[in-house]
Amino acid sequence: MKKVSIITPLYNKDKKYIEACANLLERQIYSDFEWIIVLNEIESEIDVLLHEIKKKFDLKIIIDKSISNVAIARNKGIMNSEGDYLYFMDIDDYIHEHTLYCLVETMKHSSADFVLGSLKKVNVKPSFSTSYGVMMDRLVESRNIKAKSVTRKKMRASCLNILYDMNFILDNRITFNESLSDLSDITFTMPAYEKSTNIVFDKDAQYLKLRRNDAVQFPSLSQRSNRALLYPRSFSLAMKELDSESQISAMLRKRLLYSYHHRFFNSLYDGELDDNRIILLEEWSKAFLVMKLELFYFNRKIHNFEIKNLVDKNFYKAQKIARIRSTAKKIKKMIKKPKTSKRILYLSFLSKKLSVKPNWILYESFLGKNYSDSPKYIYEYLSKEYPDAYKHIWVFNENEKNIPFKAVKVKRFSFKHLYFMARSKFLVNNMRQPLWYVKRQEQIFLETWHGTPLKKLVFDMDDIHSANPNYKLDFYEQSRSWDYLVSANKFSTEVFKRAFLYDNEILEYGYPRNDLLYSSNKDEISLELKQKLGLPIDKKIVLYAPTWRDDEYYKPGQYKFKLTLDLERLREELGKEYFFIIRTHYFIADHLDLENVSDFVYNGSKYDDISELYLLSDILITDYSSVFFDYANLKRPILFFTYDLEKYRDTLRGFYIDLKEDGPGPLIMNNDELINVLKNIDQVNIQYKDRLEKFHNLYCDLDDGQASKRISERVIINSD
Ligand code: C2G
Repeated sequence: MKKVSIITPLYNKDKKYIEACANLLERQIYSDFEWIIVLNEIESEIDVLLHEIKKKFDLKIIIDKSISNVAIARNKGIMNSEGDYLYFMDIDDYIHEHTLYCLVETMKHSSADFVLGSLKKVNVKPSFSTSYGVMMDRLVESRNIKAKSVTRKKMRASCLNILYDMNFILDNRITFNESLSDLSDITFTMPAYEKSTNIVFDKDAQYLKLRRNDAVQFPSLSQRSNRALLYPRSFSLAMKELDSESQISAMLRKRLLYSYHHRFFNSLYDGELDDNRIILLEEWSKAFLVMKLELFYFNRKIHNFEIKNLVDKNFYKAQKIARIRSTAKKIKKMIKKPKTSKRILYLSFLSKKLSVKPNWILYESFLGKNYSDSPKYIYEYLSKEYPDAYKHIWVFNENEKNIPFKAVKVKRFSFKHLYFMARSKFLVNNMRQPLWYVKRQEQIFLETWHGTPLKKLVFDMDDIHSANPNYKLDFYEQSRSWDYLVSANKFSTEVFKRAFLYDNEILEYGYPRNDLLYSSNKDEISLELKQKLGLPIDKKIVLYAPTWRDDEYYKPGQYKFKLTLDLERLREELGKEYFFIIRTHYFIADHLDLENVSDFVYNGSKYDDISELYLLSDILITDYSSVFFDYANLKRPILFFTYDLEKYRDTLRGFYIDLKEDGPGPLIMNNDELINVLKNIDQVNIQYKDRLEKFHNLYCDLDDGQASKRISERVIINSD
């Protein structure tokens, strides 16, 4: 059997990945390999771990103080290899059980210089299916039918998931350029492409790179390094190893030019040409020179002129031309995409040229979906107590929404919306603002947030399963604009500080949205609401308000929901005594078809304000939604329908509190249990009375019906 040397550079801070990586290697169908881990120093904890692994398979540990980057580590690994084949793997990546097997088999059948497997970047931890199907296919075909010659498109910069013939690498003296702290791969891969006569591709050999989701606290090497500077440097160093007339050189030139135009424009030209920018431009200028300007292909004269000035180090002129090019591009974009044009208008005109109005307040709740939550109650308080003192503007997705008092209503992302966004002194929002919004110096951003957290939030979350892989970074940037953040209790304050990395002012004042629950005429309001919605007044109303599942989505912000309640059975068993309101989370895109149970269920999913539904209902059923923290203000029964508890708690999110031990109501796993609990609700109430009381004292102690007043006075009325 031919031996594979697998080389993995390791940083001590990445120790959490070691075990999983070792498990992946242990499971490889092809087992004749040595694993070479290269580090510059070793923590004792890692030492112990590696010695355990050593018992399982052939592991070499290379420790060398001189290793200061990945290039040096990989070169050291090669020097210490004894295999016939060479393979690079990073500690936090994933390969299938059959990956090595496929690569080696294909190598044997094709006598290639190297075999490329497929490399994918993923946002979510992969769950592997077994290799059975792939292996059977290959065995039945009994030859490497999957291998194909490699086209230039497939020639990637990364050295990962490529099985190299060791002699080919050694004979051609291919190494990583050690002067590069990052992006050194192309100094290895490009010369290899150029020198090879036979490269094949095997699509069965898969390798997955999981994008690190916390670019703020734990950035990967690529998220950390100054790419705008390293990019041209690594390209020119790679170029030095190549024949300037070769096809690979031409490919590199094209790729560098593409990045210059499309990726690095902002870093290079958007802003003053200060010392740092000049250093950057010097690097690009050098790279274009090394890479032989005359061989570049330009289809526009203006590009020629810009690059010529850059190479001649006329940086100011190059910047001028680049800006003309960028403005022309923006105008083109504006014509093609009106949505973008509004943003450009906002950023370059509205928010720069128009003055801020000191008594204008812009409100938005749940991304314009409804008139609700804390922004609503702050608005109503100000409108009632300070009539005519402020101009109120509400942002909605729909054109027409009936709301009390006097407010300008604008459609979200319309020109009017952006106009008021630029001119209002106060912005009151219960979610995150658009990423492109830039807060003006005179503006005050009041973030009310939307719930006491049960589910772990942002930086407390380990892996992100939601549709947006940049969630943490986006969140971090957006929350830097918040001047005040509302918290309903001490517990939330502590979580927000840590989970949002938030250090501006927190208003631990209780939730304005819960003021309604302390109204003196609760019964009257409740009756009125029931009549308005056509709900029975002689039955107990059960509000079912579940949350969303991070891994079940169509696209960002549009999530799936499958109803697990068996409504027909519930109607049969409970219909005489109970009536249900079903209220899906605002992220849920699926519409529930409740037509055939309409005599037992009201679909409250589109109803504006859930606080009103709390008030009129007698019992709440939820799962992991923050709704129960608010509902506990009413001290009415709360039930948890937690049919997928383990997955939600242990895989998707993680919780801050132990629902089973400390939740204010029972956990119910299926319809049978639910029917039983509702039939015996009085008993359940007695059983959970103390726990509900304790829960109330912990999380609802600040709510008293005056939170809107406290917050309005602190942020708006007394602001100078
Ligand atoms: N909500 C609603 N209807 C539901 C669920 C939630 O109207 N069926 C509203 C409630 O006001 C709730 C808020 O949306 O408090 C937030 O919903 P969560 O289910 O808690 O989920 P999420 O939007 O992820 O909020 O810290 C807050 C939460 O941890 C995050």
